[in-house]
Amino acid sequence: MKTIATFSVKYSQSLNPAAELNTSLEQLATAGIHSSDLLDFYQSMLLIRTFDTKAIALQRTGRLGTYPSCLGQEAISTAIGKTMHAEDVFIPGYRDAATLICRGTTMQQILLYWGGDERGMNFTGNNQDLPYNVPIASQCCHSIGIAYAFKLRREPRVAVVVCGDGGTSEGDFYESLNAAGTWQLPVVFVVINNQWAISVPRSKQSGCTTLAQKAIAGGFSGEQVDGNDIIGCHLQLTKAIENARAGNGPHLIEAITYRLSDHTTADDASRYRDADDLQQAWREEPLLRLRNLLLNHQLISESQLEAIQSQCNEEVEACVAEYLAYPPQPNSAIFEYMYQQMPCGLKQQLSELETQR
Ligand SMILES: Cc1ncc(C[n+]2csc(CCOP(=O)(O)OP(=O)(O)O)c2C)c(N)n1
Ligand SMILES: [Mg+2]
Repeated sequence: MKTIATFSVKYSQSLNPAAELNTSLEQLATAGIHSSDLLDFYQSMLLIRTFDTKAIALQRTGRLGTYPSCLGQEAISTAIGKTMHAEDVFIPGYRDAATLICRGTTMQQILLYWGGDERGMNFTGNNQDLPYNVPIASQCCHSIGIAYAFKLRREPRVAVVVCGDGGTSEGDFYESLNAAGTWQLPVVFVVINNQWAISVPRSKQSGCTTLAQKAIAGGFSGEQVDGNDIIGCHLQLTKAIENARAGNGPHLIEAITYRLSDHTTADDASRYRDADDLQQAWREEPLLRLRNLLLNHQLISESQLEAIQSQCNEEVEACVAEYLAYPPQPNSAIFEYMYQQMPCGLKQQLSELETQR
């Protein structure tokens, strides 16, 4: 018997939870990440955290529908937004507000969507990005169609799709990997492994040692990165996206992070999650380590940090005010967008609604 194939999965981390960098700032600049980028990363992560906190407050006070928090996942989500080019297409799940905001979707639109107003799906920032996707992993299939179109048209563009650890158990996920590998498509799969699929822990989700190794069965490479380390995420994403753009096919990045929040505002994670694990995860969260890196290297002062927080508060408050003042759609809107020609059953319901006014 002989070995006919061997595979490996690499893990990388540039900034550890103690805020230690595995290289120097000078070397990082040579790799394309300058001090100004680090400040920009921090500012964007703080903005999304401020937005996220506010969104939950809006839900708790009856002014937003169910909302899926991205608390703890800011590094990988922001890194995706900062690494993709404007002409690429982002295919989100439901927890990816940070990436969308980096790509120019407004916070008002995101609030409109989670407030139950479909006009929030019409992203204006980069209007080729797809709207939120709730049926888990089905967005992976969408990414295949998009990447296939790029390849057919010989456009140097990349599709980046996000899926959760739970989503990697879905048939849609495996089918998409197979198609991506078979056709060597310009697509990057980012598996945000936040350790939970609602109440199902990662240990009960799959027998695989890593979720990244699932790419190997699709015929391409997969790797793990510390998903709470925005520097490492940015470096690895850059390689994957630019390789795909150059025609070298797909890649998968499993970003190891932790969902610090409940699954959504309709969940109570304290019923199934160990408080000690959560406490440990808070010690490894992404903003803290970048903040400490900036402070340790005198790239920012405490007063500048406070000023950035005030700026984020103001920006979020202005968007919330706009969202709350947004004129609602007429009730008839619920009937109008499902079919090009309204079927008679819906026409009847619409006329009943109008006679009730
Ligand atoms: C096809 C499908 N099946 C079931 C659900 C119900 N559901 C919503 S979220 C979720 C867990 C997803 O976990 P994961 O993929 O890890 O993403 P996360 O919520 O952690 O971001 C499930 C099963 C769904 N939305 N879609
Ligand atoms: Mg998950």
